[in-house]
Amino acid sequence: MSWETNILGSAMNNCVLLEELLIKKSQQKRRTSPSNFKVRFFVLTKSMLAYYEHRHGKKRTLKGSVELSRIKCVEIVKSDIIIPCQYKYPFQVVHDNYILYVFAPNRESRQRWVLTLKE
Ligand code: 4IP
Repeated sequence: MSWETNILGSAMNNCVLLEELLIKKSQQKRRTSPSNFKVRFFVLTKSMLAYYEHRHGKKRTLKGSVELSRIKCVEIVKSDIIIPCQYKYPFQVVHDNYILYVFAPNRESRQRWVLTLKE
């Protein structure tokens, strides 16, 4: 592959498809990990789903990311359990051996994320 194709390819991969403040549940990668919910600024590009800590007037700090090639499935979550955070429209991103639960503020937002991720 020529360097032009390479640069063009990575520029396209970095192009932002969606971005929004959403809430995520901790993935509990360790047995001792807390089960908590954090507001994060999610950014979806052609190659990556990333989430950042967002503080007004401050630079965003990357908290985590998942390569799209590692995602096994993305689905809306339907549950009767009371959702213990402000956003009430959950979806799940299954990757590696983890499940990332994300909560959108409304049905349209959730639909947008799930459909775009599936694409
Ligand atoms: C952390 O709790 C945050 O919820 C992390 O989320 C989460 O990482 C950690 O889970 C969890 O222990 P504290 O801030 O109270 O330490 P974030 O990275 O958005 O801050 P994930 O993996 O969910 O991003 P573990 O299991 O990854 O440690």
